[in-house]
Amino acid sequence: MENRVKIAIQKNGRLSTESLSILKKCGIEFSDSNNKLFIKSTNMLIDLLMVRDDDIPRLVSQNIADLGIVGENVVSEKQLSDSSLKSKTILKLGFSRCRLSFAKPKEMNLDSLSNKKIATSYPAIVKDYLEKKDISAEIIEIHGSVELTPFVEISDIIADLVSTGSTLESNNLTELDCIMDSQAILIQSSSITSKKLPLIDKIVSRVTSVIKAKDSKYIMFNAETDNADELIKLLPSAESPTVIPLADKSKVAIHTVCKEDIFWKTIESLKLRGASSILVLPIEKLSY
Ligand code: PRT
Ligand code: ZN
Repeated sequence: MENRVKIAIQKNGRLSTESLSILKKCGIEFSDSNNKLFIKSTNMLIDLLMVRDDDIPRLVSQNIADLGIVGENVVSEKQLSDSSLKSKTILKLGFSRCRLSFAKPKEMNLDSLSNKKIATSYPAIVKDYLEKKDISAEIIEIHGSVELTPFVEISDIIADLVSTGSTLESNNLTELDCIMDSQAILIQSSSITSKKLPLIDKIVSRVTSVIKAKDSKYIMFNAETDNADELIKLLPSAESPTVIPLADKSKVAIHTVCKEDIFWKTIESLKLRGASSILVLPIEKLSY
């Protein structure tokens, strides 16, 4: 039992679906996950701890979970408010991107943050930011409906997570400076037992492959042989392309993995310079 690797993920929220989906893409199979707090993998020595995201940094720091998937904002907040909480950030996972920003009511004239009342669910991050900038202001910790507080005279301004900006907009608020950018990350306990290490290394390597694959595309197209080098240069971070001769001796097929998404602009540039039969495919796993 003690050699099973424990991974803490958010039970219900913005991180849950994607966290579970990444683990499944790593080949980890689970029994029915509905409403369970503890889920055993059916094919590997792995258990999932389904918890609130706020608890994940502590569970990993105290080695109750070996790995965790959580937002950078939550890790920073917890670590800044309790310096005993430690974990290793293994990998940025590229989902649940957002930023923690100050925002003010649209009508408000604001020349500086000095001596303002700032409502936020991230008091430790905001305090750290203000101290580094040598600004003195009052922080009001509030969890939920932070956007409301300037309009009921609890605060002057707020510091809250922003993704599309539509919540600020619909609450008549204007975004100011960004305090931190955030996305989901994979964190690892600093005190893993040697018996668990091989499996943890395997999981980390598989998650890395899945994330790399998500950002990469496999592209194939045909081109005039003389033109091939010029076309390859148009591709974003192409990995050593394979150039295959075709029956028509004046042409070749080019196959390559691009480490970034291929946008329509790239496809149009390729076509403009003579590429034909362009095919862009998603990659499920990528291991070098
Ligand atoms: O119950 P539990 O404690 O587990 O969940 P939670 O309610 O604390 O967190 P949850 O599920 O809402 O968010 C989990 C994590 O998702 C956050 O810690 C961030 O890392 C990340 N994330 C990404 C976001 C957003 N985008 C986001 N837009 N978290 C919250 N928001 C909220 C924000 O607070 C604001 O109310 O969405 C609103 C703004 O969104 P836009 O698109 O209108 O700008
Ligand atoms: Zn939470």
